[in-house]
Amino acid sequence: MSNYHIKNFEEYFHVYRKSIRNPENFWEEVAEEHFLWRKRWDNVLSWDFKKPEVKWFEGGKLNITENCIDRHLRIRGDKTAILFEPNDPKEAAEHISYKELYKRVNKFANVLKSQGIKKGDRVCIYLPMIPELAISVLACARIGAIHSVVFAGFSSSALATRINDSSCKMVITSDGGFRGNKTINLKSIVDEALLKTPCVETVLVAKRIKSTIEMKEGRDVWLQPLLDKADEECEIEVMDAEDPLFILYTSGSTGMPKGMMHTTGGYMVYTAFTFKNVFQYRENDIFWCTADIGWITGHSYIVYGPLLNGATTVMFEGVPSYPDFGRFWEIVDKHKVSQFYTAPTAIRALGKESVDFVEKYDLSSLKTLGSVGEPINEEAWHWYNDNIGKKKCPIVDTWWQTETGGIMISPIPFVTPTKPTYATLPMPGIQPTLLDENGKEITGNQVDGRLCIKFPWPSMARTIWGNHDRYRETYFSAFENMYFTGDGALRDEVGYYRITGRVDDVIIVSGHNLGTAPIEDAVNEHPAVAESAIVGFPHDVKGNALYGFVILKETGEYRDHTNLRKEINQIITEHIGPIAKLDKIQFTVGLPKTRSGKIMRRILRKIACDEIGNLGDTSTLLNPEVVQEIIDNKID
Ligand code: 6R9
Repeated sequence: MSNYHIKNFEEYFHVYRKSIRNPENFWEEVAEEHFLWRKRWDNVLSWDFKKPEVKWFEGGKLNITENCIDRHLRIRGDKTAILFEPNDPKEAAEHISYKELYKRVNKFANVLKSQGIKKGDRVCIYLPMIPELAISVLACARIGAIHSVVFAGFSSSALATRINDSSCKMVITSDGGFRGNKTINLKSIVDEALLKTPCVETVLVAKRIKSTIEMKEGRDVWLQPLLDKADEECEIEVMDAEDPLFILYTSGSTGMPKGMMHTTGGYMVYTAFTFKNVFQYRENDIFWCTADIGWITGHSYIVYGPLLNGATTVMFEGVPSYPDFGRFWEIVDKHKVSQFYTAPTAIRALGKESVDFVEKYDLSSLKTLGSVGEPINEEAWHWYNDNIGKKKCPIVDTWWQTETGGIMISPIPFVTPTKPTYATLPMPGIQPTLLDENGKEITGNQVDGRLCIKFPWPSMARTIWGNHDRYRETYFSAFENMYFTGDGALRDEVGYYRITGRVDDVIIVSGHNLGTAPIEDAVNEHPAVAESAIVGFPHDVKGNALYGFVILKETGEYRDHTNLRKEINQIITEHIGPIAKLDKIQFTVGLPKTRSGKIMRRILRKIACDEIGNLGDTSTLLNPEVVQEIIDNKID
């Protein structure tokens, strides 16, 4: 029996037990059977969560793009690999076959080489959701360059921080991008970022919106003419299994974003395995994940996971509301999508609109629905199940993180009975556990605690780029010998997991992880602001929205609070991006603080969430009197 494709519940338990009894054997079998290795590994796994150090398939040699592309050419050369659906529904969709993808990736890889990029160099990719984004990711991987994709909704200063943190030599961008009825001038954002990034030597510019842009002599180069001249063959760079594949930034609870570094062999094995099982992908299915490739979901389940399985993966440039709220369903109908994978925030937004937008389309091609990014609430789950899946498509509520590389806890469709709001059971090889505040494992069922993972899995991030101490601190120091996820969870009477949300200072707004610290830093830049604290509160579309408590300096110039609120949000937009704007801003004379001077966000969170009956003990505060003041002036 192959371990690779689980087909029923009994088999799941069998495979799961086997994977836990001997994880090395389990992953070795998967790695052996399904991939092309230029040289077999010497050692399946070595690990030490104290250092922390984890190595999978050490000594193994491979190139992930050979597995994503070359190996499919003989049997699936003419099959569509990437199905590009443009922002404008009137523009024709583009079907890129495996053969064509091979040529385009090779050409791009040769362009990178001609511009001096070699193995180990970092390349920042700041592109809209156009084919060049997936192709440039693969081109980097083909020559062993480390890609760092930055979501094209980030501001110039967020981009600059990320470029500098991993000292990227090159930026790949475009003149701009289309999003609904807007165009975004990406190149000018890059130009501004590059005023602060001495490490960047070259900017490769793709053409999408055909706007006039500035090209800086000696630095900026148009992509297309170089591609036209480039050779269609590019030998792969043979990589070690533990060579870095990419860096992807995620927000932390303090200051700088964390550049999570993923390596080649383990990431390949795990994303391929989870793609196949969590979506029960079969040949000729059309898979669509609506995420942006700027997030881990797009890396693992638009690009790598699907292509490793020879799948057809849809890449959508636009937004769910353009030209109207039926766009997603129109695309499902048009391309006969089999698996549809999106975020709760999108489901909630579309669930608010008339079901006429859904009913106009034939959704009968759908087999499986997926959810990712944040807890899915019961109402959204049912709307999705009733209106999109017509009660016939299992919903896979997939829990995982940028750090985990692939899906960790999820039902397997047609295998695991689903339960609304529950991510249910771990993937093979994944050993979740719940701990209490003292670090004691909570055994048995019907319990809740902090979610940790006890044993390494192939696609875990190996470090935070340039800051291994922070990696240890953040993930391996809270509890001994455990990877701490930062999430809370409960385990029900049958052992199903439900993720309850972050237990740290990360707030998930519309599926985007936002650290409170960088937003507070931005707010504090305003000359009138003395101090600020940001918390999340429930929002019926975004999941959470942001509430800012702001102490002003004693200054007479800023009496007009409406303008002040606008200016503060403007600064946030410049520093982080519009997704981090505050929905509510309350000006206050003080913030509740502990005696050691830490802001008690717990209290502010309860006030913002209207849970003032249950503030807990405030007597240990340095300034308990401000609490009532804040409650009295709360913004509704
Ligand atoms: C893949 C991704 C990670 C955080 C994670 C958790 C939340 C993700 C979830 C979920 C409940 C789910 N999260 N999936 N919470 N149910 N199915 O989203 O990665 O952007 O790094 O976010 O998202 O809080 O810790 P990332």
